[in-house]
Amino acid sequence: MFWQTTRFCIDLAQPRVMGIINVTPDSFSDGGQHASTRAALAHCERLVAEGADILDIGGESSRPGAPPVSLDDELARVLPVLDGALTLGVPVSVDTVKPEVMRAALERGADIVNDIHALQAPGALEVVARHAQAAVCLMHMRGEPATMQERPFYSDVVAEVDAFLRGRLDALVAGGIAAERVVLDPGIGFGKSVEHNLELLRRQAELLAIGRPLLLGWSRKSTLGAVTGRAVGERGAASLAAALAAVQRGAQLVRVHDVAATVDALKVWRAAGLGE
Ligand code: HH2
Repeated sequence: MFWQTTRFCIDLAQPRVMGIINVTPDSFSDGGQHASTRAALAHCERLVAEGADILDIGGESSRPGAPPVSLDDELARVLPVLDGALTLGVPVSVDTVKPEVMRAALERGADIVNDIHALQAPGALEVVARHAQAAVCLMHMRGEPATMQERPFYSDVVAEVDAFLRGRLDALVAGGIAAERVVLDPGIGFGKSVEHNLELLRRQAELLAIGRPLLLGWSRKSTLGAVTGRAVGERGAASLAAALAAVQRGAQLVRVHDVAATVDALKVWRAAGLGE
């Protein structure tokens, strides 16, 4: 399976690592560490040197209760980092829900739009459709970041995520975006309890029947804190285990903070023949 992006066709015969760059003061996992353009660019270079297959740049935290970021602030955070990242020889994704940020990023040559709202904002789908080669990651979220963790309810979380992702994929294809450009993400931690997230991991392979690659973002998420009893800064080992479990259950892409460790773990996973 391949993922067609603006500049690169990504071969998903082996699992790929998307490295996270949060150009934010307040991300739940690494807020403030890469908030300046210089620090964020240095982090991009480091992640590529560590073996990241894709860089994912975000300028607005989606953690529960994060304050909204204005369009101007988000553009000012993301675009200079994007310009630098585009010179590093790997596909670059922009993590945003704003169609204006998508448009500006795609005009500058971004390869991928990663949208936790799955292109549901008015105009978002049209912006991506206008860039014939650009790729998109559609993520499932129940509710909005501010309130999404207040008693999330599903009668069958896997079936409901599956139906949502299928519906959004159909809407994109109807809007002129080729299915080959789309990957799907069940959205770990977005309007889901610990049990919902773990159910999605156990039954993740069911989502492969949709027919598009799966991207999973377990890195440092609170469910791993619930399982291990560890604070966010101590969830590296748990994140690695979750990434491998996701890959073992068929994920073609993992979105992670700790790229070097994940790349090493996947090398061992492949050497053990687990990917065959
Ligand atoms: N998780 C976060 C942000 N964007 N995108 C996708 N496709 N999948 C995810 O699981 C996902 C995502 C949240 O993690 P992080 O970027 O570390 O934190 P914050 O939103 O606080 O910046």
